[in-house]
Amino acid sequence: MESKKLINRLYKKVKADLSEKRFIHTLGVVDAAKRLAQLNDVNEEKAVIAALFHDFAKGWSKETSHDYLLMNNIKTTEEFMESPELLHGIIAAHYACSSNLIEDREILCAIQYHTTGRKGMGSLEKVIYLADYIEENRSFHGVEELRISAYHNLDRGVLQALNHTIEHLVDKNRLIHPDTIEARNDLLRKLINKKEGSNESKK
Ligand code: DGI
Ligand code: FE
Ligand code: FE
Repeated sequence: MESKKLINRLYKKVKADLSEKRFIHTLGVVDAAKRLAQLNDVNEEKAVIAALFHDFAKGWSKETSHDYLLMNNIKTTEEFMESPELLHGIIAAHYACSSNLIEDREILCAIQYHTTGRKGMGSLEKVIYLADYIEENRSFHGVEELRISAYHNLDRGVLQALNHTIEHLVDKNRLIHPDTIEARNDLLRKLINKKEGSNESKK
């Protein structure tokens, strides 16, 4: 399907299916994703498509989510099953693919991994992960600093967001998914290596 038509169709679908609050958040993510995509040479239409659909299944109950996984024979790990807030990305990506709405693998991965991140995230995945975090309706302590960082440097912004999530989860004594930890360590390692590389080249 042509991108403009698909964007129109997804917009109507999420407007009809999401709660008003979730729809407003979604539009905030679309805006932030567009801006981050422009700044980082990422395909803007892909960013808009992923942003529009990323929280499609966010309002589903734990039971509905589990039924969906079962009915569609989707195998997830124990770690996903013990934290129900992690399922909505997997479900949205599966739904988008199986209903022939979205075929593009990069977009599907950006939707699937938008809550935890993962090791070796691609640019579109980073854009969606971060846009979800810093969109204009978010108001947690430190969001302003994170926005500045995010619009300045994508990798640093994602790392700060992952650190923030991990701190929050530790604070609340919640389980941390291995993808969240791996995403954070992978990005930190890359940033450290980059810094060492640039110091080497200065010598
Ligand atoms: O769906 P949104 O609210 O827009 O944002 P999101 O998809 O990033 O979900 C945020 C929630 O996910 C928030 O309550 C923290 C939680 N979360 C993120 N990473 C992990 C996690 N929860 C657990 N248990 N483990 C994680 O690694
Ligand atoms: Fe989400
Ligand atoms: Fe979201």
